[in-house]
Amino acid sequence: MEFIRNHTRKGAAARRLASVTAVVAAVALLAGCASDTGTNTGTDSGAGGGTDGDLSITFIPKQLNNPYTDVVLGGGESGSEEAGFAATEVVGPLEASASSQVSFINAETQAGTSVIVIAANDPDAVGPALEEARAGGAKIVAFDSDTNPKYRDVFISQVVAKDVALIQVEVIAEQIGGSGEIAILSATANATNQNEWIKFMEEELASNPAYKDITLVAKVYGDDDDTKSFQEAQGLMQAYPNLKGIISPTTVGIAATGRYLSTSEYKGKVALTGLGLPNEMRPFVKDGTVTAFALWDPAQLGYVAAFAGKALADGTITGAEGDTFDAGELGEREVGADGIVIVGPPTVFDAANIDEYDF
Ligand code: RAM
Repeated sequence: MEFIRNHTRKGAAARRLASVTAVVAAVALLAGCASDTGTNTGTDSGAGGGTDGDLSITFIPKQLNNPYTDVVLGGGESGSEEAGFAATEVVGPLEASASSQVSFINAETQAGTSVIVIAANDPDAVGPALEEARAGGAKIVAFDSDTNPKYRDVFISQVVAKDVALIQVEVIAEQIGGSGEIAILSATANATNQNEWIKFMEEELASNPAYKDITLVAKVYGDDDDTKSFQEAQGLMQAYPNLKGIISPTTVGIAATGRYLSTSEYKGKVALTGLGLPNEMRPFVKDGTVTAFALWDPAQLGYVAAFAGKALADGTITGAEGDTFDAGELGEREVGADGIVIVGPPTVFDAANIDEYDF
């Protein structure tokens, strides 16, 4: 499956390199952060040249201590510079609970930030705070995990939600030979993105005759916390001795589950797929714990979100269906139905291609 269209392949490679640098920077910043409730990694990104007046952009990811977030933000910071924002900040909680982002949004409203880019931990808990931010003139770009659509101007979605859900079902079905018990180990119970994917997975399992012999026996939540995810994986194996496969549609969950399985008696016997970062999953693919998993290029998500924020702040788009905006080296992007911008198709990683990716 082709992930990056040919004409953007060179740019995507550059993004990946930028991502790695950003991960290192973000980890260094986190290491120096004493707070257990959140942090602020403000930077002045004016160095890219061509800055535009005093436009500012702040990214509020689901949580900061998540390697996936670091890659997304690497792309976001490159995009902000290239789009011409005078200042870029990253603020956010260290855990992905429903209301953990509210105080950060309020602080941005107070500061008069031009564009808030948010991956919502809960579609509604952030609503009133975002409404206030908008009343103060801010444009709201949701990315990765949507808010209730009424609280944002656009949603930058990494992929078509249904496509990424179906890929994971296809992969697990193939790996368990089309029959048996499976479980889902998700992120938080409120996560808009995971819940949408899970809904499509359940519909597909229930309606596609190819999956009639597969039974989804459990859905558990690791809260995008490594330790909790590891324990949930362990708990699944104890509670369901006949389990044949686990789908974990979260980079934190799949890595923790891979780590658990890799040293357990279930390695190579219980299949694991879902959404993972190639750099985190590589050891589990190489040691035979995991055969295949999926994801997109997370840096592109942040990159496109920054350009969408710029177009909204400039007033060149409103987030209406059919609006188009320039997304730098990723070319022109179009706003689709419900204010959703799709970044690109997912790819499946396995032993044959995983070494081609560095994020
Ligand atoms: C985790 C987060 C994120 C999701 C990825 C796949 O890092 O839950 O929101 O998009 O996994």
